Amino acid sequence: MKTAPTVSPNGTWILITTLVLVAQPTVGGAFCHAQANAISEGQDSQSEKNTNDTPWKARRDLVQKNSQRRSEFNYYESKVPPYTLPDPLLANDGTPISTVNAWNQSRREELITLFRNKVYGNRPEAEYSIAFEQVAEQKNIWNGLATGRSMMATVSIGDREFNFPFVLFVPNQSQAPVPAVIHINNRYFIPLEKAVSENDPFWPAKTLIERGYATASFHTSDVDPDRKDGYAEGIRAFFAAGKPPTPDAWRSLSAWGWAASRILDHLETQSAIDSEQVAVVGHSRGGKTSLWAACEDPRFAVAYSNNSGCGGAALSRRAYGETVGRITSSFPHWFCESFAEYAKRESDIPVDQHELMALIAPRAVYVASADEDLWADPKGEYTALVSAAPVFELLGTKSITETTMPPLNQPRIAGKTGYHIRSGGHGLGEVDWNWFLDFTDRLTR
Ligand code: GTR
Repeated sequence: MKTAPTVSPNGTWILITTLVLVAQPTVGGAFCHAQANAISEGQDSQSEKNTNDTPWKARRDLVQKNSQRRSEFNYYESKVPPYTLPDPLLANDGTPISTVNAWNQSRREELITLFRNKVYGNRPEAEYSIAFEQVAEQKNIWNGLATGRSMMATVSIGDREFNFPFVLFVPNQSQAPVPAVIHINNRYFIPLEKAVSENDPFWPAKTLIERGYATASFHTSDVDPDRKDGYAEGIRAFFAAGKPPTPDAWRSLSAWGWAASRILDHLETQSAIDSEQVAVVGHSRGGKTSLWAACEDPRFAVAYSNNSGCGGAALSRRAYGETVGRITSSFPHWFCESFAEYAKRESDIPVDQHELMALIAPRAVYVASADEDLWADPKGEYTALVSAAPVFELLGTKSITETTMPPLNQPRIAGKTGYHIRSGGHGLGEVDWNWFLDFTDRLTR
């Protein structure tokens, strides 16, 4: 028996008592501890208001508002379908993975191959060269704290070239090489002069420098246009010499992540930067990208995914807020064709998003949600992170294992993983940055 809050036809809240069979979500047949709290606290749990000392729950008024506004999507915990998460520590042939060697030598490759074939697509194997040109430089920014550079990356295949710009800041006064943050800007390009004169909360370069980090940022659409019909102008068409993409070829999210790796190529040549301490950061579609970028490129020490939701940190199987069907029809250029086939049958996807974080282990992962951003499914984002814990543990690293969500505005950090849920809506701002940097400070100093 459970008591389930629901909405009456006239929009007021009523309580109904129903007998429900609570299917216990499992990982690979074993009861999943990450799901246990969802069951014990009642799957319908919502809060009137979130406080500083109780675990976060979706606010009732927001659940109601979102459900009314987008009635074809689910915002009720009670309507999350029962699901079994695929076990990252079970090989495709069913063999349990119990050693670091088995993970590194076979299972990791199996999993990343599944993500490439079913979700993000395969990057091209064509050979290319890359050059970095300094277009402009300002040496004594912010009272001598930093040097800023306007850069152009040029990718060449034979006599064909593709360019994309980025901006880089390096601290001037460091005794030792500093950690760095590569920011994937899914909104706009911030030129050097603008980044110097305005500390944009979306990419607060000055804050990053003051906190002892070098930082670079590029705009996604400069690499691969963020439009359904933008293929011909982007890096994917450049690699394919104008031919249309094959069904399992990379799509924009992977292309943007690839660009973050190219900037890392450049940072590796900079003696002022500790290239073994580089984080990749993104918000929303940029947060989906940052996770995948870190899966594909093990040189990234940290991935930070902010409000990334469906196709990012959130578990697809929960189908809460944005769904696979919706995201693949609204943004067909983000995922390879297979992903769209799982619309309304999320439980058939051979992977789920906790395994994305497992692929980053034992490196660091930080996930951030926002109280009002139910479209991105904060609980699904948190649960995915915790469900990767067995892989962190196998690889000898601590991570968050606490299944109950933290209270609002109280970052939780354990070993190589961190999480916060901030008040307010979908967005990346100074609060998120500062909590994230508190986390990376612990890893890098
Ligand atoms: C939304 C999309 C989300 C998220 C967001 C963003 O429209 O549904 O998946 O990526 O855009 O990038 O801001």
